[in-house]
Amino acid sequence: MRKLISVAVVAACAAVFAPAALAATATPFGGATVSGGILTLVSNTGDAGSTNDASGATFADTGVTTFSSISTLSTEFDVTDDDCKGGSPRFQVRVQTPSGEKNVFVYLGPSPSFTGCSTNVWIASGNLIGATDGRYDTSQVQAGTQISMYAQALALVGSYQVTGISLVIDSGWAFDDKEQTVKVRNVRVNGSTFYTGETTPPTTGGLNPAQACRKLRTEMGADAFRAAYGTNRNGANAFGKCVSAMARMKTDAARATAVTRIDAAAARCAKATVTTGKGKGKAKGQVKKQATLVVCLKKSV
Ligand SMILES: [Ca+2]
Ligand SMILES: [Ca+2]
Repeated sequence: MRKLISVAVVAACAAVFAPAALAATATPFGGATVSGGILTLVSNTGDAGSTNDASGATFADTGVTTFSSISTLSTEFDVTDDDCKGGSPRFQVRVQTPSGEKNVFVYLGPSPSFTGCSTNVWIASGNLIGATDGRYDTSQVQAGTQISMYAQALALVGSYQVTGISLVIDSGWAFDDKEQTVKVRNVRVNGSTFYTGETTPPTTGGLNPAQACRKLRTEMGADAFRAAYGTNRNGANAFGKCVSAMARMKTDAARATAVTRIDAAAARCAKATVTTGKGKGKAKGQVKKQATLVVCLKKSV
């Protein structure tokens, strides 16, 4: 009961006297830029200036106190150029140790080398708190502990106050062109999420084969669709032939792109046929136009 009362008193006092919680912030540095809610980090060690040799963002007022108070640390990242390497990209958690401030590095990418990241694809790190694959480097605090699991890092620095959390890239030097670029979004530190990206409605989402064919049939018109895909007398098998063709494409995204391309090609066929179809008699001209249109449509798929 006594405990309950003191908790209630503390809570009441906090409500009255404590300043309102500061909104969490993310501050880019170095060569970092933000566009469309996405953070782009560049490390260019091949040009004249040193400002862009390293890039990152620092996250503040997330409510983190000690290292052990970090419950969530995650990000989505897209290595556009050239790879993960040399300990970059990484989270960097600065802690106050008895012998001064030190950094704990938390590497992104596949362990144990943290190189060989897929490029031009968004990779979710998952919550790195609890990681068991040796991506915690606490060697600034204690020599020889550069390949630690989260539990080992926690045992070593858990009670230390955190003085800064950042996400960093700085390995331009590791590549032939001396330049590394990594895009970042949905960075989570406990309850705060940074760089959430623009909410783009899935208008250009992928299509499975049947969806792609239905969309295409609607867009180019049933007659043109039958002419383009049909192989029997009245084009009755057009839908099946379309599905077969679409199924040969590897991804839903590729099919969505194909629908747009084929629809545009079909429109060009129709336009070209109107202007070039000629014949002596009106009926003969119509037949010739129709034949030209069909040939054109078949080529477009
Ligand atoms: Ca530079
Ligand atoms: Ca490069």
